[in-house]
Amino acid sequence: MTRTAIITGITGQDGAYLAQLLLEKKYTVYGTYRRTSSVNFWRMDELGVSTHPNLHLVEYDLTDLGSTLALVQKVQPDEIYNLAAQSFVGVSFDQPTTTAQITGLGALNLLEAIRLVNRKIKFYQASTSEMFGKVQAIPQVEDTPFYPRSPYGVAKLYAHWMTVNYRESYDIFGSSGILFNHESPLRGREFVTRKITDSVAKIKLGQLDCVELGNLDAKRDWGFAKEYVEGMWRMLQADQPDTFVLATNRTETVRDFVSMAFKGAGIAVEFKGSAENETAVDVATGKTVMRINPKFYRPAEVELLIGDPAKAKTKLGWAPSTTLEELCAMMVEADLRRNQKGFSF
Ligand code: NDP
Ligand code: GDR
Repeated sequence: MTRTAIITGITGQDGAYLAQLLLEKKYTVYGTYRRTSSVNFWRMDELGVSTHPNLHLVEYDLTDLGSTLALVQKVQPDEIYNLAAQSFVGVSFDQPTTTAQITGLGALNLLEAIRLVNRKIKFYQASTSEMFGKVQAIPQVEDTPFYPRSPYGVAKLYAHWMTVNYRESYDIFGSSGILFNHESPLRGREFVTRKITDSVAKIKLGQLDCVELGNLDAKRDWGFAKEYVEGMWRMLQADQPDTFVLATNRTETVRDFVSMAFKGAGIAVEFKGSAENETAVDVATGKTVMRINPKFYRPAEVELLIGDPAKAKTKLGWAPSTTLEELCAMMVEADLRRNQKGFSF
């Protein structure tokens, strides 16, 4: 029998990949997007799924409880994947209230709709390694204590615990995926990996002189988004609702990613100076191609993330396979192609 899923946040990176996966699995997919003055489906367009006959795009805002109830009542889905969020950590310091309303309370609206409309609906909550924040153990696993370091991390922690609470209180199949950073050519350009690969492509093509970044010492566990949405789906196919870490168990600095991206575009760079004066110089031309701009520093930083996905491997048969080098090369290649054509998303 055909299954029906709601994906909130279908216009985002993960939403597009998850829509592609579920459509391939013959689901009927209801994907929600926000009313904005210029709606943008570029990611689904790139994956070629925007006009799929089993995809229904519905206008919706996660913060509106009434329309959440109406959506769930009307669609009567088998599964809901809550991917919608104000997901940019940096912005969450400037807009903590909006972040709490969308990223925190938004999840509660969906849980309430499930509680009131149909408790058999399975629920996936997009939790995050940002909940570990100032990390209490290395590597981080499902029961590592949380210590969020941003309004985003705090809001996500609320949503995580509400998912656990509705699981325990109402027997709702609510699973929480604690996903570490996952990137792709569809990543938003405000996030550091895509900012770097897009800028490197522009520098290579002579469209930009230099990229400005913040903290180069931050370490992240970066995986490939397309593989992570498979993990989300597997969580809702398991016998029991649970909490799972998805990660690669490898961590690298932002500086390493800068180096890797320039190398991917055939540019060897050398780092000079330190702290706010650090730069990266093109070895062949002597030009400065990366410098620090302190405006990209955060009021509180998450210095080191590395996750162990052993539980997901054992219980879900999920494991990442794309290396960081492959991921970075894929992103640089996509951004070179786009910038050659004047692509601007
Ligand atoms: P994106 O920022 O690319 O996508 C977020 C989506 O949420 C967009 O579709 C956005 O719509 C939508 N959205 C924002 N506010 C609202 C709202 N009020 N009502 C309805 N929809 C809204 O994020 P990703 O795809 O990268 O991530 C997906 C989810 O996973 C997010 O919840 C994120 O916090 C979480 N996560 C992501 C990780 C990562 O590394 N990518 C790691 C761990 C967790 P619009 O296009 O209109 O802005
Ligand atoms: P993050 O991702 O905060 O981990 O959240 P982001 O790519 O924004 O930052 C990663 C690290 O890079 C440092 N950094 C910069 N970051 C940005 N965006 N821009 C810069 O110029 C820059 N320079 C250095 C940051 O300080 C940080 O340490 C992402 C989001 O997808 C969240 O929604 C998700 O939950 C987590 O990953 C897991």
